[in-house]
This record gives sequence, structure tokens and C-alpha cells, in this order.
Amino acid sequence: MTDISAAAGDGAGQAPWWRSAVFYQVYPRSFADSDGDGVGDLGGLREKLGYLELLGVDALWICPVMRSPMADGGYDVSDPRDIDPLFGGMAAMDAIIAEAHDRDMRVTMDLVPNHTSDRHPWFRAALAAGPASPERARYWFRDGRGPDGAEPPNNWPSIFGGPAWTRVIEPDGRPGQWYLHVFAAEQPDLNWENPEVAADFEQTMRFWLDRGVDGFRLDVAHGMAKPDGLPDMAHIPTHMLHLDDDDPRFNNPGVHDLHRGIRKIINEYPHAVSIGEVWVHDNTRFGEYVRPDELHLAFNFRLAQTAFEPERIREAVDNSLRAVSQVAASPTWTLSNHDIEREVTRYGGGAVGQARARAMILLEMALPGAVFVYNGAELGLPNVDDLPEAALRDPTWERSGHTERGRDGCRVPLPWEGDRPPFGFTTGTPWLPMPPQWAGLTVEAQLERLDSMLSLYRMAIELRAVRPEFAGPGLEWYGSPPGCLAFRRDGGLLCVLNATDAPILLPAGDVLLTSAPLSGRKLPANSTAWLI
Ligand code: TEU
Repeated sequence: MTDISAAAGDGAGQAPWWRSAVFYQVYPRSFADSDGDGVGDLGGLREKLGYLELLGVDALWICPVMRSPMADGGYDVSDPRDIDPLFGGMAAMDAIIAEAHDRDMRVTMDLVPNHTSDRHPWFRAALAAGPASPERARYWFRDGRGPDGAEPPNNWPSIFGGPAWTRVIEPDGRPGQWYLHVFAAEQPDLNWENPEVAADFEQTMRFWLDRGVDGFRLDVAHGMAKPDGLPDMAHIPTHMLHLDDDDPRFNNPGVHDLHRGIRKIINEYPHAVSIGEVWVHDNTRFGEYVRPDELHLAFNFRLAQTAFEPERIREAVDNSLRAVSQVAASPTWTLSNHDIEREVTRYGGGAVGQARARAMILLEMALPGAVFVYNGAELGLPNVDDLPEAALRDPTWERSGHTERGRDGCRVPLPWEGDRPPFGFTTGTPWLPMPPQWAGLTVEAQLERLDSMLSLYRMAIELRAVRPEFAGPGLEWYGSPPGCLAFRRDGGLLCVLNATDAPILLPAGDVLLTSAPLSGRKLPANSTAWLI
């Protein structure tokens, strides 16, 4: 393997590379297109690795690129050990691994253990084999309720809307059993109680680790175990984002044994990291996922769910630190991803949204732990909320009966250069339309401007990597005026955020970086300063 795998950082006393890494999340469909079909691909990513090196990120997290019919943007996998031709096939992935490593960047892949595509050979075989077959035992097939089995086996809704069950036509041509899909009908849930499922996942992990990847983001890591008897839900959530911790579809205790099994395998690859997508509110339950023999890291979404209000931000930070400190794990920070409205929009949009997103990225980069940057955040892209209905691709749109537009608004392709769509993203027609107003947000427009979002990200990432003031796992809150926040890192960095609508006087110290220009020693509204 290349030398960066050798320098794994797991030797005696050395912190593992991922503990305070900046990960860059690539949503491949939307990053860069190399073949003109309008959908981003690994060839496009390869051409932009120099850009990511310039940005200064330590690692990539590449959303699913395995073979898929693309019913959910690749989260419906029909062959987990091959790269979809849409993304350039296996050769393109091998090139990414090699060239990213040459540039000292780690490569992590998104794996989808909770479900497969309905076109996966296992699911096709399950349909053909009929009830009570070993083929069906890899999924959750059940008879329906009601006299003729015409009602779903329980009342669970799918996260994307509609019931979480679909009835199949049996080999004899009659309507028969139902299968469980917590997400789209094209994503049948796997039954992890079946040892074949774990064995196959082991093969998948080894396949990629042996090819040189540095770890995985595990999709729906909190959903892989199902409760005994698949009981009805007590409360049906009205919106897919408002899930509570007692939702029987997620966070069942059996999930921890599954993560222990996964960790045992990953431990054979000491440089590799496992990062779980874990949606759970309670700290103790969150901490359970990152115990020493489970996941290395888990996404904590508190900050991404927090308004631009100092008390709430402080609570979110404290909460995330507490959740991991109970089990001596590392915190993770994220402001957005491919499922969440972009932060510029969340913080109010326009100039205020931009200013606050700038302030928040400095706050986030000042925190101890790993940081995840979603592609396009470094350009200050807003959500695109006016996509024409005909353009929407998220399965949520159809499944919700056109009541929820879904997540396409945060997945619009990245603008690279030029003054009109498709801004160098593709030579063809982008899979989602790109707003003409993004001319000022292209990489080209921002690269040379010191006051751009892109330059702020570059400076913040570099300072975070090289300055000793960012050392240490802890932080201490400082007294600060109402509407402000201030904390000091063990290494001495002081981070001050001004969320009031007026300038504040900075405390003593040398200014390392600010998210907005100072006037004298005054930090403007909606901005953050780093002092040493
Ligand atoms: O998301 C799992 C998940 O729980 C989210 O779907 C979330 O509740 C929803 O997106 C509302 O924001 C993961 C992936 O991140 C997502 O893109 C996939 O669609 C989903 O799994 C199914 O694989």
C-alpha cells in the first residue's frame, strides 16, 4: 500500500489520524462530471483532487458509488463489491484511492448495511423462492394482517412516506407476503439475525479495505437491529425528521452486538476508521455506539439541528462533548450533509445566512475532534428551494404523495467556473438544474478572493492543522456578554462568536483569523474570531 497507510498513527502513544481530521463529504452525483452525462462521477472527483488538496482536507467520505439502480441516489445497492458504471467502474475507484493517497488524503467509503436494493440478487432470489424459504430469511418477509393478509404486518411508516411494507406477488401469481423497507420500497431491510448477512458484510468490508480504503461511513448504523416481534409503533411521527428515541425502527439494543462484530474485523486493519450514522438524542444511548469495541466515531447531529443562538450552540457543543466523554471517544462535528438543508439557508439565507455560516465554520473548526464538511459548504452554497417539481429525484417526493419535496435542494451540483449553468460541472445537462445566480459562488470566482467562503475554509483548515493552540481534547467556556460565546482550547486558542446584531469588543490576544473584517478591535455582528 502507499506510505500513508503505513503511517497509520496507531503506534504507541500516537493519536489515530481520524481523531481530529477534517473529512470532506463527496456526494458523487453532484461533485464533478467527467463524461458529460450530467451526473457526477469518480473521474470528475479525480480531476478535482488537486482542489481538495488545496482546500487542505485530510480525508474523503465518498457517498455510495457501488452498483445501484439509483432509486435513492445510490443508497440502494445491488452489488456492494463493485463500482457502478455510472460512476466509472472499479478502475475509477482504484485511481481515486491511489491518487488521493499520493496527495496524503485518506479515502473512506459509504457502506449500506441496513438494506439492499430490490434488484440485489438476494432479493430477486427471495421473491422467486416463496414464503418460508431460506432466501426470504435474509430479509423481513411476513404475512399480512387481516383475514386475507391484505393489511401490512405492523403500522410502521417508511422514513420517506407511506407504509414501511410492500406486498409481493408470489411465484403462483397471487398477492402474498409483505417485506419491510424502512426507507423506499426499492430498499428492503436486511435481517441481521441471519448469519449470512453479517458474513456477506464482512466480505464487503474486507474487499474494500484490501483495495486500500481507509474506512467506512456506515449508513443507518442505528437501524440494523429490529425489535423482537416487530411491534406496532405507539406514535406515528408526522414528519420524517421528527423521530424520537423510542421509535422501534431504530436504536434497538441488539445493534451493539452487530457493531462489535464489525469492529472486530476493522481492527485487523489498524489504520481504518468506522463512522456510524447514528440518529439518537439521548447522550447515554449515543455513547453506547462509540464504546471502545464498537464504532470509532459516530455523527453527532446536534450542531446541525441548532439555530444560530449562542445558548443553544453552547448546549449542543457541551452535549456532544459529554456524550462521548462518558466512553472516552472523540467528538464529531457537522453543520450539514446530503440529507439536511444547507446551513446558509438554515441560518437565514442571503448575506446574514452567509455571515452566520462563516461564523459557524470557524466555531466548528475550533472544536476538538473530527469535522465533516459537506461538498459545497466551502462555497457557501444555499439550499435550492425552488427546483421545479418535475426535476425532483428524492424518493420522498413520490412516497409522500407530493407533500414533502425531499432533499434534492441540498444536492444541486457544484459550480466550478464560468458565468452560467452548468458552471463547468458537466458538458451536458446537470441532473438537477443549477441556479444562474450561482455565478458568484463558483470555485473560480472564490479561489483568488481572500474574503470568499472558500478562502475562509482554506485558512481555517490550515491553521487548525498546524497551530499548537488547537491541541488537546478539552475546552473551557469563558464569560462573555449576552448574545456571545467564548471558549478556550487546552492549547490556548480562544474562539469568540458574536451572535448579537452589533459589534463587540474583543478580549486581549493576537487575532489569528476572523470570519468578517474587524473594525479596530471590534468583532462585527454574526461573526467569529480566533485569538491566541
Ligand atoms: O439516512 C438515514 C436517515 O435516517 C435519514 O434518512 C434521515 O432521517 C432522512 O434523510 C431525513 O433527513 C441515510 C442516508 O444518509 C440517506 O441519504 C439515505 O436516503 C438513507 O440512509 C437510506 O439509505
